[in-house]
Amino acid sequence: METLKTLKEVFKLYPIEGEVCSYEIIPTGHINDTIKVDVKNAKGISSYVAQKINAYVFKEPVKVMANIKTVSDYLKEKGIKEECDIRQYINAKDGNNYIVDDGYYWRVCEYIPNSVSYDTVESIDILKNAGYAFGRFQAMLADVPMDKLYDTIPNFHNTRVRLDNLFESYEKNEAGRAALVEKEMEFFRENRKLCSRLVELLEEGVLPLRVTHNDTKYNNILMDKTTGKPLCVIDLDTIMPGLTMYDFGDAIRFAANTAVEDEVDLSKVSLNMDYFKAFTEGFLDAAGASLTDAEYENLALGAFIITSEIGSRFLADYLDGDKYFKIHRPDHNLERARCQIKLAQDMLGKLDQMNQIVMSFKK
Ligand code: GN1
Ligand code: MG
Repeated sequence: METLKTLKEVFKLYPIEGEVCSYEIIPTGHINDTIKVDVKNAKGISSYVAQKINAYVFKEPVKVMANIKTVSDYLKEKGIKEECDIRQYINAKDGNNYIVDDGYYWRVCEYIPNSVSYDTVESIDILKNAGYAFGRFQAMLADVPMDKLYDTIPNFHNTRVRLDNLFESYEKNEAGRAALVEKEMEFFRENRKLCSRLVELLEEGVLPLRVTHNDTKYNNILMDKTTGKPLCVIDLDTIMPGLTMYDFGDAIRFAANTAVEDEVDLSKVSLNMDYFKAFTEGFLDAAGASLTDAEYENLALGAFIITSEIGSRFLADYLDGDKYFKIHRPDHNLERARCQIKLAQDMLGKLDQMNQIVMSFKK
């Protein structure tokens, strides 16, 4: 756990006047450590968000921060400004958008007052707004030169490779848990081919690469507490060339689930079609005009595929001994995986309906 002393050291490396006086851990997010930090100076107290980058997950944090800088600089140069901003990091005294303390990489940004992030849907309108914000995010970044972006986690959304990794973890059985996941593995055996569909279509040149967010969880948008309007898209660690279907689908996976991502009562887990419709409407309103027919045809399938992919990653981490995702209880990764499998199965049964909704909003 971070101490006040560490935070003081981190903040000393920034051109921020005053002393760190208190902090509060923000527990959302499975990867990085996020902390709200208050700094006191003669003018009063200002709040910031400091994040310690997970060194196990991000082997090359400098490249992660370089991608974020590339995107921010691009938007600034082109004068592109949206109502919903993207996370802006403060430059440290040495000019970098991160600092290194004791071998760990940290970054700091201003805390946005009156902002909130939701793990579950509070209102259909807010969800539609979120769809719009993620759609705009993609539209805004459409012309960022892709060759300037590093692949910070290779094969991040290569579902075929992700499933191969799962089967390897199963064979290796590092944590001795393979016998406990027979039923779950059966799902991945049955759907292995279908899960590779987007990757195949990309390889065949049917689907275009775009600059995407790659982690479009509902709680990665800060909303205005009062108006429900999106203020800022956060968690830019995985901005990379990717597929629209993954951004669309990942948001559906998280927000249009009738339960939370790690629900243990699987009878509560399904795809809420009203939520699906609201998010789709918002997303396509913002990004729909630039999508190709092939992308439209694969959005719904993308939701199934990414749900399966994230399920496979939770399960692989369970088999490996919980090294990647933060867990809050012993079988957390298994519970998360089961929930994703249940949701993916429900999506399979609703694919036609989902496709009809997508097409009803086609631009
Ligand atoms: C992680 O950092 P966070 O919690 O927003 C993960 C995503 C997964 C997600 C599942 C870098 O996202 O890929 O979809 O958990 N991020 C990384 O909830 O692996
Ligand atoms: Mg993240």
